Amino acid sequence: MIWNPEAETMPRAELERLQRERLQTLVRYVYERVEPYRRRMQEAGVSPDDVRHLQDLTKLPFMTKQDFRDHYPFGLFAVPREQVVRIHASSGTTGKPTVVGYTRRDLQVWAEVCARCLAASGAQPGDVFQNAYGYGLFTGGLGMHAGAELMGLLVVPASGGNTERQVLLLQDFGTKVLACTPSYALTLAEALLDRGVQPGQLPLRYGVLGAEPWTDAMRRQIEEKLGIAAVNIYGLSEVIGPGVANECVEERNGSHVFEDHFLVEVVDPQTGEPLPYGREGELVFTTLTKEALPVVRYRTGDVASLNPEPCRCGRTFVRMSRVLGRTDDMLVVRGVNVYPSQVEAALVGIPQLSPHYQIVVTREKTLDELEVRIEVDPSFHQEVGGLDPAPPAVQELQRRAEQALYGVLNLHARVTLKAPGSLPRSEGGKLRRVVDQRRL
Ligand code: DLL
Repeated sequence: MIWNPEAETMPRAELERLQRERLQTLVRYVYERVEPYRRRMQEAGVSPDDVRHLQDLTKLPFMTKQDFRDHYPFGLFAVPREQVVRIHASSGTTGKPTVVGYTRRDLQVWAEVCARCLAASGAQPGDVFQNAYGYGLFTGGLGMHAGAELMGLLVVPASGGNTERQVLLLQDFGTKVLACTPSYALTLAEALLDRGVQPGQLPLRYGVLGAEPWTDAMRRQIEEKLGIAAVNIYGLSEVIGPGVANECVEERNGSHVFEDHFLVEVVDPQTGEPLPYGREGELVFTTLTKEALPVVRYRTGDVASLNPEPCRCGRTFVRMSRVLGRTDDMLVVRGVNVYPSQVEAALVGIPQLSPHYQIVVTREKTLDELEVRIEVDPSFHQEVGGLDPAPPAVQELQRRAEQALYGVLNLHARVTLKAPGSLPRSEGGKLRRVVDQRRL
């Protein structure tokens, strides 16, 4: 179902008129209230009056994560501290967390866009919804919680982790819609299979999965093992949290960006130049309705492309592709750019391999070494009777995997095959797949 048909199926011309009006209001608002951003605009020689058309957006300076660091914790807020009724924070890989704030109206907008996500993912009012995103400073838990309540789902606020209990809740409460990270969905799928619960045996039907990168190969695995439709949800704290974009269950082919609240652009990560529809580049968002912490041209670091084709579901909002990589998690190994998603793409065609992998980069003496550790599929493992010592079939599999990686990366990576269950699993939150030991 479509939660807000009036907004979500608005004709493009009408949508663009609304966006233009909101953008003009926003730029003035930010200019008047957020000192660091006003200074940036003055330095760039633009004033709010220069924004007359949507295209004028590109005259405006960017914001980045560095702005959040420089004005930690509350320096980018556009309202007096007393009007902020909620704080969230995302832990970066280094240093202080990124802090975001919401007014009461911001929380209403957030619930609205999260309700849209749930509806787009297949949820219907009355469904049992198990929310296994972490509650707390992370935006996932409380964000989805409010959206689900607004929609009239029965919310099971499970939070992340405690797999044993999640499985019990899934079985006993008749959960129909599950929300968690895709890596945790795999953990739960395996836990159910271990207990002899076959896919489709439970009432579970839909997964609202996101907060970390995943691939279509992983989607197939999750759908098969859980017997569900797995739908991608995208968002980031700086923009609002979950609820920026969501796939529709009808097509599951790109996430509709809720463009009445968030303007989206794709830019060249090097030059910052806007790129046309279809081209891959860095996603940039401008919030059109946020009060406490509006952002203007916020550079996400997420690499994706946009697709304006009409969609079968009836939504008129543009669709963003999967996040193909991050401008900052790109590994440069011996001068070659390597994205974790490429590694996954290279290996999915090999049925004897599982979706559990880890990328390790080391530097012995001067040369970077790339190692990909990957678990073999449990049935293959059983068939060959273990990996140590490696029987010929295992050696052959390793060679095939190395060739496949060379084909995609143009770089030799050593493949280490691992027994099922030996690599780290998601314990409820985001899974870190890359270990870069060169930084140690
Ligand atoms: O992860 C918000 C969220 C919660 C989204 C629950 C979806 C579901 P942060 O912790 O600030 O916010 O992390 C944001 O996570 O810039 C992306 O790099 C990554 N990310 C989020 N969703 C996806 C996705 C939440 N569907 C950062 N695919 C973003 C790939 C994603 N990456």
